[in-house]
Amino acid sequence: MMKKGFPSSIWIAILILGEIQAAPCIHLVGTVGKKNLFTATRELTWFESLEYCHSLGMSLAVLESEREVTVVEEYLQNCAVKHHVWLAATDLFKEGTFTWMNTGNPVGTLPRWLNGQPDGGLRQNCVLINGSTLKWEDQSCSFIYCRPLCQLLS
Ligand SMILES: [Ca+2]
Repeated sequence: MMKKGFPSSIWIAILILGEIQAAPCIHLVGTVGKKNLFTATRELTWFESLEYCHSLGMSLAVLESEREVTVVEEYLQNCAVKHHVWLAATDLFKEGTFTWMNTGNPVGTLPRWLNGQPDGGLRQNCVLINGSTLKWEDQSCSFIYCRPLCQLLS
């Protein structure tokens, strides 16, 4: 592969550059206390999003305060390209009871559900925030038009 006279450092530089270009594009959504929230410019299913966050040493986001919800809403509101984000909330374990995947804690009264939501029964078990309405909805976990919202605790 290496041509004679072509310094190996050039090849290494090309390889590193390739890695950088292949790296996912991560955006900081905001920081609340020790919680840093990020999103990525790629659309994934809920399960893929779980894996994706883990692959970056993070976890799918758990929102635990009004402040955290507001930070995410402000980010989505200011995005030129409207998009939805997955949260770690699910009722996969007990239909109709939404809990946070990572902690097992119930979502309680924090969610700002769209009117009539959650309404998906056994077909929709994963929770997203709609980038246009800023409201929460249950959706099929296989729905792909949604970006992961990851958290990193510092
Ligand atoms: Ca359900």
